[in-house]
Amino acid sequence: MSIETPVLRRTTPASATPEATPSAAGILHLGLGSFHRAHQAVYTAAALQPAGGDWGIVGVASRSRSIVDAMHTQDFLYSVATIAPDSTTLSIPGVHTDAFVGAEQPERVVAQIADPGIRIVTLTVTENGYSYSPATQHLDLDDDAVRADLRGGAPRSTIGQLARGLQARAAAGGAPISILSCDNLSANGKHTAKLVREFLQELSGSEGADALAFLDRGVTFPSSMVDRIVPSTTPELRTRVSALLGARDDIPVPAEPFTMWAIEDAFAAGRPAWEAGGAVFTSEVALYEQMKVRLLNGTHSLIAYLGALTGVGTIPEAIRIDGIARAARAVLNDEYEPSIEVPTGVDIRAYESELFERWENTALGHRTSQVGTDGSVKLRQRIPEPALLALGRGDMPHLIALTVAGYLSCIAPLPGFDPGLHAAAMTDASRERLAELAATARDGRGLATRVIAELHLFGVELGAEDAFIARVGELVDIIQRRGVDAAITDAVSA
Ligand code: CS2
Repeated sequence: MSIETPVLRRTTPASATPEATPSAAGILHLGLGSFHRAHQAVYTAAALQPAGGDWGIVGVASRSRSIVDAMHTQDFLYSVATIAPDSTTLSIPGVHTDAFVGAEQPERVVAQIADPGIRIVTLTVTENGYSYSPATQHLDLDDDAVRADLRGGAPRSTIGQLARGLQARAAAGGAPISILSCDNLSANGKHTAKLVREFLQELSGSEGADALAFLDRGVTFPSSMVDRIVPSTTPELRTRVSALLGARDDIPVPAEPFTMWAIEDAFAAGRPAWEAGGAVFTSEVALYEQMKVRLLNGTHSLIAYLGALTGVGTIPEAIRIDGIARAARAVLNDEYEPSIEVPTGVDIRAYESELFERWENTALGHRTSQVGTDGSVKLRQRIPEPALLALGRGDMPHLIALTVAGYLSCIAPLPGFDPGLHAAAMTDASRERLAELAATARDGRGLATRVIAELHLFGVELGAEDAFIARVGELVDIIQRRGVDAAITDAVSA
C-alpha cells in the first residue's frame, strides 16, 4: 500500500462499510484474537444491524499490545476476509467499542465485570486458558498465576479474573450476568462454572461467600459450540485486503465461509439476537460440542500431525495425500462417529462431506503447525472419551492411537528422529517436559508409558489402558523407523 492510502476508520471511504454501530457496550470479551473477531463479532454485528443497540463489545487481549493499538488506531474496525476456494469477500463487523490489554490492566478487567452495563462476558482464551489440572480434575492449584490470584492483588489468570470480577459485581449490588465460554471444551459452560466456583471456595474464611451466593442467584454459564476455521493473518493478506478495501487495514482476519454457533439459551440478563447471524439456540449443545470437537477437531489433529511429519505445511496439502485422507476417513467414520449422538436435525453425512470440503480449501492456507500447536491441551478434549468408549466395547481405536503417536513424534521425538520444520513450528506448553521424557526413553512404548500412564497427559482413565498405550508406542516406533505411510497402513488395516 502506498503511504497515501488512508487508514481504515469510521470516516474513511472504503469498499466495505461497518455493519454495526453499537450505542454502548454490553459484552466484555476476553481473548481478542482472530477467532473471536471472525466469529462472535460477526454474529453480534448481524444482531445489531441496522438498528444498533447496546450490545457492543469491549475486547480484552490477554497480552498482545499490537492488536489493541491497531484497534484504537482503526476506530475498533477491521475486516473479515471470507476466503472461498475461488473468491474473497470483505466485511467489517464494527461491533467493538473499546479494547485493552488484560495483562497490563487486570484491575480494569475486574472493574468491567463488575460494571452493571456489561451483561455477558464471552471467552475465547483457548483450551490452555482455564487453569485446569487433568491429573486432579480440578482447578490447578499448583499453577503460579492461580496461586498468586488466590493470595489477592490484580488477577492474572482468566479464572482468577472472572472470580474476582464476580466478587466485585456481587459487592456492587449483584446485577445478573452470564459467562459464555466459546472455547473447544466439552461442556464448556459447566466447566467454567466449576473452576470459578472452586476458586471462590479456596478463598479463606468468608471472603468468597457473597460471590458464591451470587453465583447461585445471578450468574449463568451457558455452554456453546463454536465453529469456523480461522488461520493466522499473514502480511500478504494485509496487503491484499488493503488493496480490495481502498483503506489500510493492519489487522484483517481470514476465515472460511462456513460458520456455526450452537448456544444454550440460558442468559441471566438478556442477549443479542445472535440468531440473526445464524446461531442456533438449542438444549442439545452438548451433542453439537461432541460432534464438532471429535469429528472436526479430532480428525483435524490427525491430519495436522501426519501432514507435518510428511513435510507439508498446510491442511489442504495434507488432506490431498491419499494415505492421510484414508486415515482421516477411518478415524472419522470408525472411531469418532460411533462415540457421538447426532443432534436433532443435523444431516451427519452432509456434515462430514462438508468437513472434507472445508479442509480442502487451499485458498485458506490453514497451517499444519497452527492446528498442531498446544496438542497437550487440545488432544485432551478430543481423544480420551472416544478412545475409552471404543476400548470399553473391546475395540482398539487404532487411528486415535495414531493421532497420539503423530503428536508425540512431532513434539517429543525419540533421539535421532527429526520430525521436520512444520513440527518444530508447533508450540506447546508441555514441549520441554515431553522432550525431557523422550530424551531418555528406550523406545516408543517407553515414551507413551511415561506420557500417558505416568504424566496422565490425557487424564487418569486413559493412563490405565495398557493396551492402548502399547499401541501408541508401537505406532511411534513405526513412524520414526519406517515412516508415516507405514504407520498409516498399519493402523488402517489393523
Ligand atoms: C483446530 C481448530 O487449531 C485447531 O486445533 O482444530 O482451531 C479449528 O480450526 C476450529 O475449531 C474450527 O472451528
